[in-house]
Amino acid sequence: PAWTAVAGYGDIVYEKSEEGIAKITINRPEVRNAFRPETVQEMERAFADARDDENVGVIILTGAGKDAFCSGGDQRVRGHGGYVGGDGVPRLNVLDLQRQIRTLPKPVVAMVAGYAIGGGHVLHMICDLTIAADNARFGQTGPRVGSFDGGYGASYMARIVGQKKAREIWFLCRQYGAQEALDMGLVNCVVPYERLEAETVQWCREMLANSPIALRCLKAALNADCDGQAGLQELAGNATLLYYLSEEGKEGKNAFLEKRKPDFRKFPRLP
Ligand code: 2NE
Repeated sequence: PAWTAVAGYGDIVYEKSEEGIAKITINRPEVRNAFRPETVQEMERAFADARDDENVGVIILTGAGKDAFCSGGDQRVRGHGGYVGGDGVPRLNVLDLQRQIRTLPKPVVAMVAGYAIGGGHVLHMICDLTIAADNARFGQTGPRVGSFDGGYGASYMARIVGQKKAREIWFLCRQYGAQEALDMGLVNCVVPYERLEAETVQWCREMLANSPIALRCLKAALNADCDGQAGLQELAGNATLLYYLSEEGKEGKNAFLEKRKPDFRKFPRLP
């Protein structure tokens, strides 16, 4: 597709296509697309924009270049108590970004070439789908570099690959190739690097042709299976949205505004 860049970003490139795809590219190839606090803040801003833009139906998250999707937190700015941004405040704001991607009511697709490592590996796992190039490499490094992600990085990983494999990935800090990742169910498909974007866009187009409310309810339902009360809130929010769209839901509001009693008797009590 023809991508149009949105101005105002430095660590990332944020683009949109006419047909309704948004693309967020971490653009720090000199550090294998490691993120610093500002990178995460920009991603949060772009994801918020993509969520609010009614023309956007699906979002791609990727990294610049062939070498890496993302190598996790930028170890050069890791200070006392977190990753330190220009404001001098230590943060782990990528955890907020993980929740944002997870609860965003549109499909998010990770497009992975090269390394998806550490916190970068967790980011691709959080995405709804992952399309990998044949040069993709996956793994966690936390226990080797003095870090760990015991949130979605551990529990959601175990939902994907099973408990034994999740413990192997975290305890040994090995790297896994694209085919191994496919065999584990960590990615949805593997294609030659040259076809990575075309394949990813094809998957996006297939989703764009389907019912957006069906997709958002399915995402919320699949999340709810893992996410406890936060997952139920997300799923129930969709029920409220659908109720607001109904005549029955509108009757309550209209009656209040018209200072009359609501007439709910006209609505069917379905079995
Ligand atoms: C990603 C990997 C395997 C790539 O290896 P290779 O050999 O292709 O490249 P190289 O030479 O290691 O890296 C190229 C340049 O990028 C920098 C390197 O230091 C190097 O810089 P120069 O020597 O050219 O100056 N670079 C790469 N990754 C970086 C990073 N994360 N931070 C800062 N600079 C980085 C290999 O580079 C690698 O293993 N990288 C480190 C992966 C890692 O341990 N990430 C942090 C995990 S912890 C985390 O992300 C996290 C968490 O556990 C919990 C919450 C939030 C975050």
